[in-house]
Amino acid sequence: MPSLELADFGWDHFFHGQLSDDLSPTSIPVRVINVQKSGLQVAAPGLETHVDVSVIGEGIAATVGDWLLFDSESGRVVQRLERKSLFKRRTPGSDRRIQLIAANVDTLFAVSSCNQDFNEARLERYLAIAREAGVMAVIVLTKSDLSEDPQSFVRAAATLAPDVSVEAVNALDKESLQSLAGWLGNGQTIALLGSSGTGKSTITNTLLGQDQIETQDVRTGDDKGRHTTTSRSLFRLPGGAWLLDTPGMRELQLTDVQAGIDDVFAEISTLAENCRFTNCVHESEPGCAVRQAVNDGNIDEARVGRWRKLIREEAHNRESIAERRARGRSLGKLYRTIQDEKKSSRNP
Ligand SMILES: Nc1nc2c(ncn2[C@@H]2O[C@H](COP(=O)(O)OP(=O)(O)OP(=O)(O)O)[C@@H](O)[C@H]2O)c(=O)[nH]1
Ligand SMILES: [Mg+2]
Ligand SMILES: [Zn+2]
Repeated sequence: MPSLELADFGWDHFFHGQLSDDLSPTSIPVRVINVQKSGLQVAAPGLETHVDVSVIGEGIAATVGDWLLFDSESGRVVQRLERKSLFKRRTPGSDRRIQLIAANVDTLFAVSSCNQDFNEARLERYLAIAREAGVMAVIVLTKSDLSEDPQSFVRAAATLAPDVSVEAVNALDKESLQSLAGWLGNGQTIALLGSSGTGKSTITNTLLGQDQIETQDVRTGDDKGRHTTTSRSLFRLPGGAWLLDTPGMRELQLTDVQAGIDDVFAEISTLAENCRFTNCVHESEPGCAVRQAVNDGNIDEARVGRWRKLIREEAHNRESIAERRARGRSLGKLYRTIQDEKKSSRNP
């Protein structure tokens, strides 16, 4: 990419302001465009190279979209710049690590399709992540060409968060993707998040104008066409935007997104402030303003159910395993103390 400048890679005053005055002239900013086990693929004006894990300074955890300082003399990554935004999740399974999904994203395309795969709960998850990170979110509904009534999906999606934009598209058709052009300016970074088979790679290929990424037919019955994309990569579109294709994640467990959830479910979280008890779980407590609103038909019961599920999940995930163990231990201690006290009061 010979004629590009740093700004074309998404560099701006936010990152520039982090460069120290005595920055070594051999230190250059590079952007992470792909993460592999063996290291990182980074790019900058006139440069695209693989950086082996062994030359990445200790304690520097980088994800796709990150800006790093690469010292061309020592061949080492010496610093990771502060991020404008960050998406992360708690990995499913027993290790429950925090996994970084993407950094320095300007806009999130939350992808679902105009068919039986349309999933409100999933979309609300993506929207909460975006709101928390301060990233603009657009709901992109693919396969509009296969639906008799795509507008019914658009209407449903529009109710999922205040002021969210919704676009129904045929991801195979360049003309149809024109509606997304407003978010695809030069140097902008856009991440695609959505279940497997919704068409994230198809959108990327169509916008790239070439079939660079493998896509696969989703066949009902045998799950073929699921999990076709396996890594996260940034692609530069002809118009200058950077599009991040991601694998459909089976479980996108929320963590540290309390404010994001409040924001997406604003109509419910505002109500909840009027519940009699501050620790109301909106089930059967007296004076629950949320239950009241459901009973009065003012809010959607299904949406309240999804909201409660996300709040519980988020609170659960916010604790790391270590924290949970520590809490378990101190609870154990507390119980033992109470038991001891009981015993000693019984046998003074
Ligand atoms: N007719 C039609 N087919 C689409 C549309 N979007 C995607 N498809 C098809 O849906 C299938 C799955 O699309 P992919 O782009 O591979 O889905 P993905 O979201 O990248 O899936 P993963 O990589 O597994 O996460 C492919 O056969 C696409 O051609 C659309 O808008 N209209
Ligand atoms: Mg894909
Ligand atoms: Zn309540």
